Amino acid sequence: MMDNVIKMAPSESELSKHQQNYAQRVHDSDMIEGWWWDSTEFRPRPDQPVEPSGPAVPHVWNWSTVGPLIHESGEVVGLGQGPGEAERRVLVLRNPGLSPQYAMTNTFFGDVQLIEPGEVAPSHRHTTTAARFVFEGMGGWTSVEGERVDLQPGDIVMNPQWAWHDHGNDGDDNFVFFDVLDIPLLTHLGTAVWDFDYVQVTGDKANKKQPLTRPNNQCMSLFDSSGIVPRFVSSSRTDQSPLLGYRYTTVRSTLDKMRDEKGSPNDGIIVEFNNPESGISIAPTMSMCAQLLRPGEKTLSHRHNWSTIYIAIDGRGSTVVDDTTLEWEKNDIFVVPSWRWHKHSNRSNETDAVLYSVSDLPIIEKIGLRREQQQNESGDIKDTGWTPNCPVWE
Ligand code: 1HN
Repeated sequence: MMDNVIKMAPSESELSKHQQNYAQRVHDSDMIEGWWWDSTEFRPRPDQPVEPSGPAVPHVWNWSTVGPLIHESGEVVGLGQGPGEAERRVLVLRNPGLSPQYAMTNTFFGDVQLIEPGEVAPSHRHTTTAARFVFEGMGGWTSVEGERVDLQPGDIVMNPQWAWHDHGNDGDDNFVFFDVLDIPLLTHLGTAVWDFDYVQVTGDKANKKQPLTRPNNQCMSLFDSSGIVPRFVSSSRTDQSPLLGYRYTTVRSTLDKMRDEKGSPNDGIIVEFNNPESGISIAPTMSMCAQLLRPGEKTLSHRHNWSTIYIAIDGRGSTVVDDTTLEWEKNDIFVVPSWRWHKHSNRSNETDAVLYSVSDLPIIEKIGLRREQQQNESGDIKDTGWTPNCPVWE
């Protein structure tokens, strides 16, 4: 953005002596002229786009590349807080349009993480929210604030804001999962903070693993019956979902129950993971969905001003984002930046395709600026306009 603003000034030789002298004094005073020097007619400035825009690009990270590299990371770096060790052994996914930032979208960071058999990633906490998607490993677990959630491929686990958490692997095979965190957003807001000092909880420098204070997987027995919630427990934190984990088997059977419905023209059979107590998004900054694309299903294009990270969980398909076609299959990760036309297709005529996705929609809704456009079969466009939060189609 800053580069664009600076380009608004032409080369110095095109300016009069007075203009040059004036511009210099403005720059020396920590300001920049907010006009085009060479303007002959009205033209929006680069910092005033007439369409939503940004530098993030559509991109896919294929598991055929990521998988071998993350497994190999165990040979090059240990897990822990000592020499040659990392607190978290992660490969950070960088959107080529946002590099060198550690960012997949304007608002979200993502990484793939490895925990080898017997390892524990030490407890810490942060103000950022994390959503985690399990790719591999039968013995992986995450503990959050004294409750352990056991994880298998396709499962999801949430990490609410400022909750102590550690991850471990009691299995015989590598535990590999994908993390999404709202780091770029919170960093921009000046409110991303980490706490690595778990000694204050255990009182023991050598013990970075959380003592468990609740039965393993308890949140799922309490809260994963859709619309039926216990009245004998109350959550201490009403802004965070009490349900930390989701089993892939539950997600699949939910999608299967709906498979004969028409579904969404843009997303097939799509479901959102909500806070079971409040019914709102799973986290203040994140909306998470699962979608089933039935064999051969092709969706219609739409675009909206929230950005989405997708994780392919089953099957194979392609997503066309403006002029770019992203081909995906199991464990591939891809990004659809905000305000890009996109449509999905299941490339198989026999098998289902399932995508998980995480978006920053709740943030956009909170500021009252949700906007979406949909294209129908004949190419006509339906638009919500800039009304405060759709769906109010114009
Ligand atoms: C984090 O807490 C985890 O807990 C993984 O597994 C990656 C990247 C940046 C900041 C915090 C984790 C992270 C992270």
